[in-house]
Amino acid sequence: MSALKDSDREVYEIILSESNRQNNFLELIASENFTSQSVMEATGSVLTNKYAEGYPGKRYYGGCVHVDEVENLAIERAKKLFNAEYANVQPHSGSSANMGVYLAFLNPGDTILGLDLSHGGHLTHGSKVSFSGQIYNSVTFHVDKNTGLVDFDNLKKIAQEYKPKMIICGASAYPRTIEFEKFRDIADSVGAFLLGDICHNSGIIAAKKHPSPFPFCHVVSTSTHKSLRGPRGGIILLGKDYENPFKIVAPKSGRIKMMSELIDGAVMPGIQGGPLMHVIAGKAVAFKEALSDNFKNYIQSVLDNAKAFEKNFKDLGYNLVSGGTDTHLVLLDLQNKNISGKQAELALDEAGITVNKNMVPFDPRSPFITSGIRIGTPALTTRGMGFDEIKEITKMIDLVINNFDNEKVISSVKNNVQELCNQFPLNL
Ligand code: DSN
Repeated sequence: MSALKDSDREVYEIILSESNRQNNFLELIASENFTSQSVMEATGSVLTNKYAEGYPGKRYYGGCVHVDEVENLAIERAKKLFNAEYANVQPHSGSSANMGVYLAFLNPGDTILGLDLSHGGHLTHGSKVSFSGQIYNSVTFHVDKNTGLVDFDNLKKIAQEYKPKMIICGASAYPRTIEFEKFRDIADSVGAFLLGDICHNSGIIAAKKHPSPFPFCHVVSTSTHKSLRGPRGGIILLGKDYENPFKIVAPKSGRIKMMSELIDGAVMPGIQGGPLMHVIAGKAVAFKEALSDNFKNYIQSVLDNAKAFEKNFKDLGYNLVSGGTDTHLVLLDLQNKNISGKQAELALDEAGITVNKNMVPFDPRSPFITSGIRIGTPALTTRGMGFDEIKEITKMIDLVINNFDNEKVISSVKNNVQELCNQFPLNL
């Protein structure tokens, strides 16, 4: 960063500080990861200089020969990775991908049915503070109070009552396998369209260690920077492309449009202008990495590490939502620990351990306080940490939670965090 160092010391220093933070803190936010140097290079490349509104071969600008090549590469690799017939790699984020899907298939006021935010869902699955709950008539289903698993009886009941046009499966804080087939049965029973938002699990799905959303989901969206370990961004996938079931026709020919045409038009020009070609190049690089055996091994370690957290926390008397995990995350319910999620997040941050406070199902506290914390393994695993380190980190988290107002304990944990980080340098 020598040019930046000379030209803009302020921004340079901020980036340096963030780099130090990433090196010296234990990153346990389930939705974060460390991309490879190759992904960083592609994402920081000259492709950021290029406007390329449109799609490969059909752009509104000249000079697109090379960005066409890279977008086609990203599309082909995404299709191969997820066994999909169609991929749109332009959404700027997972939220934009969902917005593109809604714009493609829904009209304002249509009913959508998604998992309640406080039960692990996502803002864009119908929360009233998001466009998804403001433009569309959103209703929610929830998890079972005893098991913490999706309550399919509740889902069916709500689906039958409200007859949604779209059901959304997938979550931000759900530690268990997404049962796509069961969602599809219910969607079929009420004539709803099924969107699989696989943002959190996409790396696990790509490594074939979680069931595929295809053929059950009509359409799939995901971000690219979580367990998939790519640059920040989103994509939309179709297992099979076919005529849209809503009979939306092309104005001139009267032909029923293909699903892919609706998605393409919704993403650009519907919600976005020029695609971020540098990020699309980063996605292409990440997809190639995710197709490798190394990535499969990495994801197996992500899952093994999450299982290790499950066992260690249970041994220490913690309650885990749903009793454990099948994925890359555990959700600790701290109600028996005399500490809120917010207090735990703050104390852990002081100790150099980054987590996020999280609502637990049927949480008596507000989203700003919460009764839980979410802990994920993708970033630690990228750093090379395994069972021994997970054991040590569990102990450190437990110590902080039990002594959250004891500065001496927190400072001694911080020293241990530093030692551990030094053993696993990120070299950022
Ligand atoms: N904000 C993301 C997460 O942390 O899960 C979801 O998009």
